[in-house]
Amino acid sequence: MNARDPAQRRTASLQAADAAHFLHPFTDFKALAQKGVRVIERGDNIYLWDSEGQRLLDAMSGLWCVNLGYGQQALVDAATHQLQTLPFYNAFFQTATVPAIELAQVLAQVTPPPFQHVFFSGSGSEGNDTVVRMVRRYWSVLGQPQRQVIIGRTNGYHGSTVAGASLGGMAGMHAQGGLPIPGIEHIEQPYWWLHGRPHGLSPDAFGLQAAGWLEKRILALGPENVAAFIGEPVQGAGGVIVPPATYWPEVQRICQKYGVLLVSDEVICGFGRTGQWFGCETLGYQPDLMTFAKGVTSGYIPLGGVMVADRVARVLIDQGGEFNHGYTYSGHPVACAVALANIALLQELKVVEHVRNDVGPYLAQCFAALQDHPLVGDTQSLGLMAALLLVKDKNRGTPFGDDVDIGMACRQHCFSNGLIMRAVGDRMIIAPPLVITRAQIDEMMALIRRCLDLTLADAQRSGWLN
Ligand code: PXG
Repeated sequence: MNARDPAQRRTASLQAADAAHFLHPFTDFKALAQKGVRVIERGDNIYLWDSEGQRLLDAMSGLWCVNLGYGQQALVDAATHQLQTLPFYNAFFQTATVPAIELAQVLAQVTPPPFQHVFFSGSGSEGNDTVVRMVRRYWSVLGQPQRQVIIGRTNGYHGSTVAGASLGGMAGMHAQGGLPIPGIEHIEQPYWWLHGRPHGLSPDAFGLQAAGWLEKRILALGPENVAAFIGEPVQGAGGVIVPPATYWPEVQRICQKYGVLLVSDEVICGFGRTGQWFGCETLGYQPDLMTFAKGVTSGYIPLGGVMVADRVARVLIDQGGEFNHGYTYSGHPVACAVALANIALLQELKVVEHVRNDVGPYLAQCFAALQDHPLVGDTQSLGLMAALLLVKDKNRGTPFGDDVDIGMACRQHCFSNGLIMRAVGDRMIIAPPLVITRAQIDEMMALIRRCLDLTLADAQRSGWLN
């Protein structure tokens, strides 16, 4: 550190305070305290600036959420106006606020037709807690209280609360705290490169096989015991795993055959990420419940919830009596006001169409072109989410061993070169703001190529390719 540089002095003092007091999510506390946190200070459009003035191209939209990019004044104005008018009132005691009612109505319009009702939460994790409570309640109202089991997937992510982490299939999370809770089962993920390609299956054949694992599990458990299946349209935190086209329609067929509810976790895919308003529309299935969060407010303020299709809502409304569940911030008026402004802007700027017809196909083309790089074994993209797989030998498809953290090496170069890209194991992933332009995609791709070259140089120098 240069003690005479005020920006560096300030950063050092923020880092010291952070190390002394702040326990960060999904972080090795001690390692971060030793290294010093990076302080992000300001954002505009798809760019961030840290406390030392370095500009970063945010190819992760904050954390898959800042879909409209930073600095949208309409969202700031909506929050300010609502804070001045009524900063909070609850929705518990036969009351509601104007923005919450209006947002419920607008959500019914932008979601597929069966969705006419919403239950609000404060986050995606809480939304999935609501899913667990709601599907179990649904079946008990229908006189089938034994239908308790919810099936999720290995390497799925549904949040970090006890229920969310249980529904998800992250081994590292299950290992801490005795998860999953009873009544949650997992089947293998539809990851063709890992589970289909080595067996010589085409992606389409593998998609059917992977959906078939659901049917096998339902039969093993007894269909009369299975309440629901939950999945992300495209696994996000798991590494942007785009399932084969055959997968979701077959999952839907199986759920219908056994009367199992289908839950689409749209926390990442919702609000335009895949080029339709919701991921299930892009991937061709009609769920009974949809969890949402993140992009509903472009991350400007926390909000989540569950959309409930008529077939479920009617049972809960007409026969359910009181549902003993809710959060203080269910339908928070400021969050709902921001969501209304966010959705209005998505519509006005035709952002979903921009993803579907323009930048989504362009990103797909750019990512496919990365396959010529010596480190890139595979690429996948859908709408504005994409992944590349770093491999040791691309001709044989040999992965790097456990002793080499190639993703972390690449991520380090990204940060140093002004690009925020995430590493999930050996998969490097992006999900940039939906307002990104073609010229900005070119800028991002040039940075990605530079970082891949630097990572390749590391690998050659360190003998990781031998
Ligand atoms: N469902 C999905 C599909 C998610 O991606 C959640 C639920 C939970 O939402 P909340 O708002 O409770 O965090 C998420 C969150 C990562 C990463 O490492 C992804 C998420 C959160 C934190 C990190 O990619 N997704």
